[in-house]
Amino acid sequence: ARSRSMQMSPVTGPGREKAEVAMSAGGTPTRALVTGAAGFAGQWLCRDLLRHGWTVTGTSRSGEPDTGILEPGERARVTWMRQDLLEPDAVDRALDTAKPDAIFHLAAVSFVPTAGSDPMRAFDTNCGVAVRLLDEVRRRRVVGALDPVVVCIGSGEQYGRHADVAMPLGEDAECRPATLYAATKMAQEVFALEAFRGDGVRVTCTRSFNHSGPGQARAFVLPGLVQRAVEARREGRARVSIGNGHSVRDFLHVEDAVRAYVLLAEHGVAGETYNVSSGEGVSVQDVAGEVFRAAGLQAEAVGDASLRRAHDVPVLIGRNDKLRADTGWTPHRSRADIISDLLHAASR
Ligand code: A2R
Repeated sequence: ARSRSMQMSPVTGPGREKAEVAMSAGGTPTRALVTGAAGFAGQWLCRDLLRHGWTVTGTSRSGEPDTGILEPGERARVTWMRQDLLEPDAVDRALDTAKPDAIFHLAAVSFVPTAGSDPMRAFDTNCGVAVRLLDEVRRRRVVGALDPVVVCIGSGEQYGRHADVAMPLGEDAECRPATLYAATKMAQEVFALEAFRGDGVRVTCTRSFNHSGPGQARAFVLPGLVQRAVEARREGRARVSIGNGHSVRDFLHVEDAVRAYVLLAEHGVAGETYNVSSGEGVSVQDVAGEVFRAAGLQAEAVGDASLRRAHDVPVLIGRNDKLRADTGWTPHRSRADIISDLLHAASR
């Protein structure tokens, strides 16, 4: 029989109740703490929260981001904390400053190969920080000082390798983490759900599939493809290298991903895990064709072994019906929008 030992959702525990962040008297949400706020998704999340009336405290190692995604006016509205969350008391200080109604925990070693090349740092950052954060929330909850909703950002990579016919994967699919990155995110989820089961901390976890948009580092699939297509167009080259053209991935616009995170804080069910995904798969080869067409480039995509990853799973597509049903989330941006936004940003 198939092992179900890593299946984390649905959980048994203190019952199925909405995490439901506290709202202000005017019905708007109040204070958010975003860890990893200066990162790619973090900045998009800060923007979304600000637009929806939240007060935002953001932490990152570098403090306020100096480039990219947030406009200066938006950056000025975030309270930035420059903090290495691996340092003792950093989590404490962040909670003391933000006094959050909701915590969006994004801080992580986010790039799969980087996590693989520094396992101890990846484990400490991707799992240890969450453990400390949840423990501190539990401590404050017990004395009635603070009871925030916590949204822990995990990864679709947690599922590992499954057959094509099993796609798209629901949250009840077995998790078979095949990389150290996926293992650290799986461990985070186990600790997070236990914080709900054991101590009633109102946690929801995500398994976020590929999400992309302006500001994402070129080491990731789509911004990398777009950048190489723009360079080929500029230099008149007719060959563009791609990684493993046969890999199939599920791409969501980062705007839709971060909207999901906010809706999970507002309407997610505590103790549950949610795929954050488009529900559609596309091969890297086909998405390269879409990029070339959108860039007006006549080019051939060529496989490039240096862009391949050792433990790449061949196909990863997630169902999103649970997220839709529990939170009312629906994606508003298409894959063509992602490509067009990335092309626009790369051509500036
Ligand atoms: O390096 P910085 O200053 O930009 O901070 C990064 C932050 N971070 C940390 N913050 C505090 N203490 C640490 N020890 C620490 N290590 C990393 O996490 C950055 O602000 C953030 C990660 O941002 P990105 O690398 O741009 O990742 P992305 O794509 O925004 O991913 C957000 C979440 C992560 O949990 C991913 O694993 C998941 O979505 O896909």
